[in-house]
Amino acid sequence: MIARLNDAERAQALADLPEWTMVATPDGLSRRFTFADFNAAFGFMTRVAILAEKADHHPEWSNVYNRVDIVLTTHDAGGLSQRDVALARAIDALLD
Ligand code: H2B
Repeated sequence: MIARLNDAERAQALADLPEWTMVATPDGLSRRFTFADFNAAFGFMTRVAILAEKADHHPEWSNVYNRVDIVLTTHDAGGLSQRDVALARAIDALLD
């Protein structure tokens, strides 16, 4: 069982993830990514998919052409957990 983050842990996580915003439904972290075209967006999604499989932690996401919208939430916790923070950091690191 994995715990939902408390308020202090959420504040700390967000300080570290300036591009991500907290969302309520589902309780999680959200970020929009915009790329040059579909090829770049889908390439990014492929890299995220590999990360997600390795971590056994999967995003809720959608793609429209060059845009990818990601929400990270932990179904096993019923909300935001450290797993989402870790995946958000790993996703950000793909773009460095
Ligand atoms: N992804 C997310 N986002 N939340 C989970 O609770 C989760 C997951 N659980 N991926 C994993 C898979 C679980 O269902 C498997 C059985 O480990």
